Amino acid sequence: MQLMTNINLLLALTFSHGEYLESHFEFVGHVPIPVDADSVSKEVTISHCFSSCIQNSNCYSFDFCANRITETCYMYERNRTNVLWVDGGPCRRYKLRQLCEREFTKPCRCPDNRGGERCKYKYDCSGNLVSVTTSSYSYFKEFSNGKTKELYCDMITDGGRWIVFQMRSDGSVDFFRNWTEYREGFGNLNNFYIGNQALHEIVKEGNFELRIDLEDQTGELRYAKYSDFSLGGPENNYTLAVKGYTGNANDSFIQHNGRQFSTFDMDNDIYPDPAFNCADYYHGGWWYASCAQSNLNGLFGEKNHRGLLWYDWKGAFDSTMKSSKMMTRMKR
Ligand SMILES: [Ca+2]
Repeated sequence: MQLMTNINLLLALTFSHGEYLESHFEFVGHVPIPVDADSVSKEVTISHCFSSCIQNSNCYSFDFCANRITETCYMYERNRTNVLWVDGGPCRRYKLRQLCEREFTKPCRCPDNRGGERCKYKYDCSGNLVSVTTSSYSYFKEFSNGKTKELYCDMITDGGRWIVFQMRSDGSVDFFRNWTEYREGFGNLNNFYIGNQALHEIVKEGNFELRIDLEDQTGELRYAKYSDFSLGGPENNYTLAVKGYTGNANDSFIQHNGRQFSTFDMDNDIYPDPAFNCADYYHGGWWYASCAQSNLNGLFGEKNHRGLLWYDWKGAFDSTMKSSKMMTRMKR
């Protein structure tokens, strides 16, 4: 008991001096005296451990151990996150917080930019390495028709480099558009659809994933993410291919997998009655089946199936989304 009190006192003292360094580490729990450390420093304080690990570019975790005689720091050139106890035991195990762009080769270590080149850069929407501080931006990309289009690159959400291809934030833009308009794209900065042809050309350049961000009328945010996303070309009416759902909004998109795009003047849905036009009935352009589990190009503010429907989160009635954002990025 006396020993533990002494350790706590020691920790309290050294933490007050070492808070800056400590912020780079996360306490994971207690372990016995280790026998497999990569390096050992004896008769040290915990501040020394923090400092040594930060300065050693191969150090990812350490154990700070105390017995009746001395304090020792055991450092590891790998992540050690297994622990035996949350409380008690002779050693406190710490791991380095991983602050880098998560797509860099693991393990990564970037406290205070001491980790080298991989901590200074991240990828952007064009696949270029840019400064890790780069924020979201817009850029121009040329498509096969020779025209350039301004694209929005989200560098903030979920690791960034998402190309935003659909956004709804208010009712200022009419989304009840014909086939040609959905093919070519329309809208303004905050309410737009990029166009099926451009989207097709973007995602055929590699393997892409999809993320859909939703906000309900109370401001609650949820998302649906798909590990695989592609869009066919004009020859198959921009058929949707999507799979691999994760997220917290539930999956209201998979029902549309394999479906062609439809608009009020181009009926490619599979509703049993061929005369019935889902795009007309749902007031949007979408990959209607028979007809829809989601309808994010629907009528803004409409509180029924014609609105910005995401059925598996909010149901079909009184449920239209306050905003939506659909975006895609190349898998790395
Ligand atoms: Ca039909």
